[in-house]
Amino acid sequence: MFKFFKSKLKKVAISLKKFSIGRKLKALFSKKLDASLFEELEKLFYESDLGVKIALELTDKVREILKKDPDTSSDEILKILKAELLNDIIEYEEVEKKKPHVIMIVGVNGSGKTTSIAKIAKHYKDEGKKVLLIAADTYRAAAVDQLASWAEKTDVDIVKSKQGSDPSSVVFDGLTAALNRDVDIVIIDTAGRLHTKTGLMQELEKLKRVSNKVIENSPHETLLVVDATSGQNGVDGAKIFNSYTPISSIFLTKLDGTAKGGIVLSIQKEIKVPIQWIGLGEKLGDITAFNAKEFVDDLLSTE
Ligand SMILES: Nc1nc2c(ncn2[C@@H]2O[C@H](COP(=O)(O)OP(=O)(O)OP(=O)(O)O)[C@@H](O)[C@H]2O)c(=O)[nH]1
Ligand SMILES: [Mg+2]
Repeated sequence: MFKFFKSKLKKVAISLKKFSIGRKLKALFSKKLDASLFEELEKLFYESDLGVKIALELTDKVREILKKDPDTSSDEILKILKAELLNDIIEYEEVEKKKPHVIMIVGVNGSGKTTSIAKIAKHYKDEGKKVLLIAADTYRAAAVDQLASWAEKTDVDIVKSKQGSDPSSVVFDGLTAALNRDVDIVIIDTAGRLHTKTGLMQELEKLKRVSNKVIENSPHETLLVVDATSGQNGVDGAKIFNSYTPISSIFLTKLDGTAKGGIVLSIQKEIKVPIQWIGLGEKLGDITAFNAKEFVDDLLSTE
Protein backbone atom coordinates (compact mmCIF):
# COMPACT_ATOMS: atom_id res chain seq x y z
CA MET A 1 0.00 0.00 0.00
CA PHE A 2 2.80 2.35 0.89
CA LYS A 3 4.27 1.59 -2.50
CA PHE A 4 1.03 2.67 -4.18
CA PHE A 5 0.96 6.04 -2.50
CA LYS A 6 4.65 6.60 -2.94
CA SER A 7 4.61 5.98 -6.65
CA LYS A 8 1.37 7.89 -7.23
CA LEU A 9 2.47 10.92 -5.28
CA LYS A 10 5.66 11.01 -7.27
CA LYS A 11 3.64 11.12 -10.43
CA VAL A 12 1.54 13.96 -9.11
CA ALA A 13 4.55 15.98 -8.06
CA ILE A 14 5.67 15.87 -11.69
CA SER A 15 2.38 16.58 -13.38
CA LEU A 16 1.05 19.28 -11.07
CA LYS A 17 4.12 21.49 -11.46
CA LYS A 18 2.56 22.65 -14.70
CA PHE A 19 0.07 24.67 -12.66
CA SER A 20 2.75 26.69 -10.99
CA ILE A 21 2.19 30.42 -10.80
CA GLY A 22 5.15 30.83 -8.44
CA ARG A 23 7.57 32.04 -11.07
CA LYS A 24 5.14 34.63 -12.43
CA LEU A 25 4.42 35.80 -8.90
CA LYS A 26 8.11 36.11 -8.15
CA ALA A 27 8.58 38.23 -11.26
CA LEU A 28 5.70 40.47 -10.22
CA PHE A 29 7.04 40.95 -6.71
CA SER A 30 10.29 42.24 -8.13
CA LYS A 31 8.47 45.15 -9.78
CA LYS A 32 7.95 48.47 -8.08
CA LEU A 33 5.08 48.80 -5.69
CA ASP A 34 2.10 50.55 -7.22
CA ALA A 35 -1.56 50.01 -7.91
CA SER A 36 -0.91 48.23 -11.22
CA LEU A 37 1.11 45.56 -9.41
CA PHE A 38 -1.89 44.60 -7.33
CA GLU A 39 -4.12 44.64 -10.38
CA GLU A 40 -1.78 42.27 -12.19
CA LEU A 41 -1.56 40.10 -9.13
CA GLU A 42 -5.29 39.78 -8.80
CA LYS A 43 -5.56 38.97 -12.51
CA LEU A 44 -2.94 36.24 -12.22
CA PHE A 45 -4.72 34.63 -9.27
CA TYR A 46 -8.03 34.88 -11.02
CA GLU A 47 -6.73 33.45 -14.30
CA SER A 48 -5.46 30.36 -12.57
CA ASP A 49 -9.06 29.43 -11.62
CA LEU A 50 -8.63 30.30 -7.97
CA GLY A 51 -12.00 32.01 -7.99
CA VAL A 52 -12.81 35.62 -7.14
CA LYS A 53 -12.84 35.14 -3.37
CA ILE A 54 -9.39 33.61 -3.08
CA ALA A 55 -7.96 35.98 -5.71
CA LEU A 56 -9.10 38.99 -3.69
CA GLU A 57 -8.00 37.54 -0.38
CA LEU A 58 -4.53 36.67 -1.60
CA THR A 59 -4.10 40.09 -3.22
CA ASP A 60 -5.13 41.76 0.03
CA LYS A 61 -2.69 39.56 1.89
CA VAL A 62 0.20 40.65 -0.35
CA ARG A 63 -0.87 44.29 0.02
CA GLU A 64 -0.85 43.90 3.79
CA ILE A 65 2.57 42.22 3.83
CA LEU A 66 4.14 44.87 1.63
CA LYS A 67 2.53 47.68 3.57
CA LYS A 68 4.09 46.38 6.76
CA ASP A 69 7.47 45.87 5.16
CA PRO A 70 8.01 46.94 1.54
CA ASP A 71 11.30 45.04 1.50
CA THR A 72 9.78 41.63 2.21
CA SER A 73 11.48 39.17 -0.14
CA SER A 74 9.46 37.38 -2.79
CA ASP A 75 10.35 34.02 -1.22
CA GLU A 76 8.99 35.22 2.11
CA ILE A 77 5.76 36.42 0.46
CA LEU A 78 5.32 33.07 -1.28
CA LYS A 79 5.86 31.29 2.02
CA ILE A 80 3.10 33.33 3.65
CA LEU A 81 0.75 32.74 0.70
CA LYS A 82 1.37 29.00 0.89
CA ALA A 83 0.42 28.99 4.56
CA GLU A 84 -2.65 31.06 3.73
CA LEU A 85 -3.78 28.59 1.04
CA LEU A 86 -3.09 25.56 3.19
CA ASN A 87 -5.27 27.10 5.85
CA ASP A 88 -8.22 26.92 3.49
CA ILE A 89 -7.73 23.27 2.60
CA ILE A 90 -9.68 20.66 4.45
CA GLU A 91 -7.63 17.48 4.53
CA TYR A 92 -9.43 14.28 3.75
CA GLU A 93 -9.41 11.98 6.72
CA GLU A 94 -9.58 8.27 6.11
CA VAL A 95 -12.84 6.90 7.53
CA GLU A 96 -13.04 3.68 9.45
CA LYS A 97 -14.53 1.07 7.14
CA LYS A 98 -16.97 -1.49 8.42
CA LYS A 99 -17.98 -4.34 6.12
CA PRO A 100 -19.60 -3.63 3.71
CA HIS A 101 -18.48 -0.05 3.26
CA VAL A 102 -20.76 1.71 0.81
CA ILE A 103 -19.58 4.54 -1.43
CA MET A 104 -22.09 6.33 -3.63
CA ILE A 105 -20.74 8.23 -6.63
CA VAL A 106 -22.60 11.29 -7.88
CA GLY A 107 -21.97 14.10 -10.34
CA VAL A 108 -23.00 15.85 -13.53
CA ASN A 109 -23.04 14.08 -16.89
CA GLY A 110 -19.68 13.14 -18.24
CA SER A 111 -17.72 14.33 -15.22
CA GLY A 112 -15.89 10.99 -15.10
CA LYS A 113 -17.91 9.01 -12.54
CA THR A 114 -17.78 5.58 -14.15
CA THR A 115 -14.09 5.79 -15.03
CA SER A 116 -13.26 7.01 -11.52
CA ILE A 117 -15.24 4.12 -10.02
CA ALA A 118 -13.02 1.72 -11.94
CA LYS A 119 -9.93 3.49 -10.60
CA ILE A 120 -11.19 3.37 -7.01
CA ALA A 121 -12.22 -0.28 -7.42
CA LYS A 122 -8.73 -1.15 -8.60
CA HIS A 123 -7.20 0.75 -5.70
CA TYR A 124 -9.18 -1.24 -3.12
CA LYS A 125 -8.77 -4.49 -5.00
CA ASP A 126 -4.99 -3.97 -4.95
CA GLU A 127 -5.29 -3.55 -1.19
CA GLY A 128 -6.76 -7.03 -1.08
CA LYS A 129 -10.36 -5.94 -0.53
CA LYS A 130 -13.41 -7.62 -2.00
CA VAL A 131 -15.14 -5.02 -4.15
CA LEU A 132 -18.66 -4.97 -5.61
CA LEU A 133 -19.95 -2.44 -8.13
CA ILE A 134 -23.63 -1.53 -8.44
CA ALA A 135 -24.77 -0.24 -11.83
CA ALA A 136 -27.48 2.19 -10.73
CA ASP A 137 -27.16 4.32 -13.86
CA THR A 138 -30.10 2.77 -15.64
CA TYR A 139 -30.86 5.80 -17.83
CA ARG A 140 -28.22 5.65 -20.51
CA ALA A 141 -28.14 2.62 -22.82
CA ALA A 142 -24.40 2.08 -22.68
CA ALA A 143 -23.93 2.95 -19.01
CA VAL A 144 -24.39 -0.54 -17.61
CA ASP A 145 -22.15 -2.09 -20.27
CA GLN A 146 -19.48 0.52 -19.60
CA LEU A 147 -19.40 -0.30 -15.89
CA ALA A 148 -19.56 -4.03 -16.62
CA SER A 149 -16.56 -3.76 -18.89
CA TRP A 150 -14.58 -1.96 -16.14
CA ALA A 151 -15.69 -4.65 -13.66
CA GLU A 152 -14.25 -7.26 -15.98
CA LYS A 153 -11.00 -5.36 -16.48
CA THR A 154 -10.51 -4.84 -12.74
CA ASP A 155 -11.79 -8.33 -11.95
CA VAL A 156 -14.46 -7.24 -9.45
CA ASP A 157 -18.11 -8.25 -9.07
CA ILE A 158 -20.99 -6.22 -10.41
CA VAL A 159 -24.75 -6.15 -9.79
CA LYS A 160 -26.74 -4.74 -12.68
CA SER A 161 -30.17 -4.70 -14.21
CA LYS A 162 -31.73 -3.69 -17.50
CA GLN A 163 -31.65 -0.19 -18.89
CA GLY A 164 -34.76 1.71 -17.82
CA SER A 165 -35.26 -0.16 -14.58
CA ASP A 166 -35.64 1.68 -11.28
CA PRO A 167 -32.19 2.67 -9.97
CA SER A 168 -33.30 2.28 -6.36
CA SER A 169 -34.27 -1.35 -6.94
CA VAL A 170 -30.78 -2.04 -8.35
CA VAL A 171 -29.30 -0.40 -5.26
CA PHE A 172 -31.51 -2.59 -3.08
CA ASP A 173 -30.48 -5.77 -4.93
CA GLY A 174 -26.82 -4.79 -5.00
CA LEU A 175 -26.58 -4.05 -1.30
CA THR A 176 -28.44 -7.22 -0.41
CA ALA A 177 -25.93 -9.15 -2.53
CA ALA A 178 -23.07 -7.32 -0.79
CA LEU A 179 -24.32 -8.51 2.59
CA ASN A 180 -24.63 -12.08 1.34
CA ARG A 181 -21.26 -12.16 -0.41
CA ASP A 182 -19.12 -10.80 2.42
CA VAL A 183 -18.03 -7.77 0.41
CA ASP A 184 -15.65 -5.14 1.84
CA ILE A 185 -16.30 -2.19 -0.45
CA VAL A 186 -19.42 -1.40 -2.48
CA ILE A 187 -19.33 1.36 -5.08
CA ILE A 188 -22.60 2.62 -6.55
CA ASP A 189 -22.55 4.21 -10.01
CA THR A 190 -25.36 6.70 -10.53
CA ALA A 191 -26.61 8.45 -13.65
CA GLY A 192 -25.10 11.81 -14.50
CA ARG A 193 -27.45 14.61 -13.54
CA LEU A 194 -27.52 18.32 -13.90
CA HIS A 195 -27.64 19.99 -10.52
CA THR A 196 -30.42 22.25 -11.77
CA LYS A 197 -32.84 19.34 -12.29
CA THR A 198 -34.67 19.14 -8.99
CA GLY A 199 -36.41 15.81 -9.68
CA LEU A 200 -33.12 14.08 -10.43
CA MET A 201 -31.48 15.57 -7.39
CA GLN A 202 -34.33 14.29 -5.23
CA GLU A 203 -33.83 10.86 -6.73
CA LEU A 204 -30.39 10.80 -5.12
CA GLU A 205 -32.05 11.31 -1.74
CA LYS A 206 -34.25 8.32 -2.50
CA LEU A 207 -31.24 6.17 -3.41
CA LYS A 208 -29.67 7.12 -0.10
CA ARG A 209 -32.81 6.20 1.80
CA VAL A 210 -32.92 2.80 0.16
CA SER A 211 -29.24 2.25 0.88
CA ASN A 212 -29.75 3.15 4.53
CA LYS A 213 -32.66 0.75 4.73
CA VAL A 214 -30.58 -2.21 3.57
CA ILE A 215 -27.36 -1.28 5.38
CA GLU A 216 -27.68 1.01 8.36
CA ASN A 217 -25.85 4.34 8.08
CA SER A 218 -25.00 3.73 4.44
CA PRO A 219 -23.92 5.13 2.10
CA HIS A 220 -20.95 5.73 4.36
CA GLU A 221 -19.38 8.03 1.80
CA THR A 222 -20.91 10.11 -0.95
CA LEU A 223 -18.25 11.06 -3.46
CA LEU A 224 -18.89 13.93 -5.81
CA VAL A 225 -17.03 13.67 -9.10
CA VAL A 226 -16.07 17.08 -10.48
CA ASP A 227 -14.44 17.76 -13.83
CA ALA A 228 -11.48 20.08 -13.19
CA THR A 229 -11.85 21.62 -16.64
CA SER A 230 -15.33 22.89 -15.79
CA GLY A 231 -13.94 25.84 -13.81
CA GLN A 232 -16.37 28.00 -11.87
CA ASN A 233 -19.37 26.06 -13.28
CA GLY A 234 -18.04 22.96 -11.59
CA VAL A 235 -17.67 24.82 -8.33
CA ASP A 236 -21.24 26.16 -8.51
CA GLY A 237 -22.59 22.70 -9.38
CA ALA A 238 -20.71 21.15 -6.48
CA LYS A 239 -22.31 23.63 -4.12
CA ILE A 240 -25.82 22.65 -5.25
CA PHE A 241 -25.08 18.92 -5.11
CA ASN A 242 -23.87 19.37 -1.58
CA SER A 243 -27.06 21.14 -0.60
CA TYR A 244 -29.25 18.26 -1.82
CA THR A 245 -27.16 15.39 -0.73
CA PRO A 246 -24.29 16.06 1.67
CA ILE A 247 -21.01 15.20 -0.01
CA SER A 248 -18.27 13.59 2.05
CA SER A 249 -15.42 14.08 -0.39
CA ILE A 250 -14.57 15.00 -3.96
CA PHE A 251 -12.95 13.12 -6.82
CA LEU A 252 -11.51 15.83 -9.04
CA THR A 253 -11.10 14.40 -12.54
CA LYS A 254 -9.32 15.52 -15.69
CA LEU A 255 -6.73 17.59 -13.91
CA ASP A 256 -4.47 16.43 -16.74
CA GLY A 257 -6.68 18.41 -19.12
CA THR A 258 -6.28 21.84 -17.61
CA ALA A 259 -3.38 24.23 -17.23
CA LYS A 260 -5.07 25.81 -14.23
CA GLY A 261 -4.96 24.14 -10.86
CA GLY A 262 -6.76 26.80 -8.87
CA ILE A 263 -10.08 24.95 -9.00
CA VAL A 264 -8.69 22.60 -6.37
CA LEU A 265 -8.63 25.45 -3.91
CA SER A 266 -11.72 27.36 -4.96
CA ILE A 267 -13.89 24.26 -4.72
CA GLN A 268 -12.75 23.64 -1.18
CA LYS A 269 -13.24 27.22 -0.19
CA GLU A 270 -16.76 27.30 -1.62
CA ILE A 271 -18.17 24.03 -0.36
CA LYS A 272 -15.83 23.07 2.46
CA VAL A 273 -15.57 19.46 1.39
CA PRO A 274 -12.19 17.71 1.18
CA ILE A 275 -10.72 16.43 -2.05
CA GLN A 276 -9.89 12.75 -1.69
CA TRP A 277 -8.80 11.75 -5.17
CA ILE A 278 -7.44 13.31 -8.29
CA GLY A 279 -7.87 11.88 -11.78
CA LEU A 280 -5.02 12.45 -14.21
CA GLY A 281 -6.08 10.53 -17.29
CA GLU A 282 -8.38 7.91 -18.73
CA LYS A 283 -6.46 4.85 -17.61
CA LEU A 284 -6.99 2.78 -14.47
CA GLY A 285 -3.70 3.86 -12.94
CA ASP A 286 -4.32 7.58 -13.50
CA ILE A 287 -5.47 8.24 -9.95
CA THR A 288 -3.75 9.73 -6.97
CA ALA A 289 -4.65 10.55 -3.41
CA PHE A 290 -4.79 14.31 -3.01
CA ASN A 291 -2.04 15.76 -0.90
CA ALA A 292 -2.65 19.39 0.09
CA LYS A 293 0.88 20.32 1.05
CA GLU A 294 2.38 18.96 -2.17
CA PHE A 295 -0.28 20.61 -4.23
CA VAL A 296 0.24 24.06 -2.73
CA ASP A 297 4.02 23.64 -2.98
CA ASP A 298 3.63 22.83 -6.66
CA LEU A 299 1.18 25.65 -7.29
CA LEU A 300 3.55 28.27 -5.88
CA SER A 301 6.77 26.63 -6.97
CA THR A 302 9.33 28.99 -8.49
CA GLU A 303 11.33 26.27 -10.25
N1 LIG B 1 -8.28 13.14 -19.44
C1 LIG B 1 -9.07 12.55 -18.56
N2 LIG B 1 -10.22 12.01 -18.97
C2 LIG B 1 -11.01 11.43 -18.04
C3 LIG B 1 -10.67 11.38 -16.67
N3 LIG B 1 -11.68 10.75 -16.02
C4 LIG B 1 -12.60 10.41 -16.96
N4 LIG B 1 -12.21 10.82 -18.19
C5 LIG B 1 -12.91 10.69 -19.48
O1 LIG B 1 -14.12 11.43 -19.40
C6 LIG B 1 -15.11 10.83 -20.23
C7 LIG B 1 -16.38 10.61 -19.41
O2 LIG B 1 -16.10 9.64 -18.44
P1 LIG B 1 -17.20 8.74 -17.76
O3 LIG B 1 -16.49 7.95 -16.71
O4 LIG B 1 -17.99 8.01 -18.75
O5 LIG B 1 -18.08 9.88 -17.09
P2 LIG B 1 -19.47 9.73 -16.34
O6 LIG B 1 -19.52 10.81 -15.33
O7 LIG B 1 -19.65 8.36 -15.85
O8 LIG B 1 -20.50 10.04 -17.52
P3 LIG B 1 -22.10 9.82 -17.51
O9 LIG B 1 -22.33 8.46 -16.92
O10 LIG B 1 -22.49 9.94 -18.93
O11 LIG B 1 -22.67 10.92 -16.67
C8 LIG B 1 -14.49 9.54 -20.74
O12 LIG B 1 -14.01 9.77 -22.04
C9 LIG B 1 -13.34 9.28 -19.78
O13 LIG B 1 -12.30 8.53 -20.36
C10 LIG B 1 -9.43 11.99 -16.25
O14 LIG B 1 -9.04 12.03 -15.08
N5 LIG B 1 -8.68 12.56 -17.23
MG1 LIG C 1 -21.20 7.00 -16.10
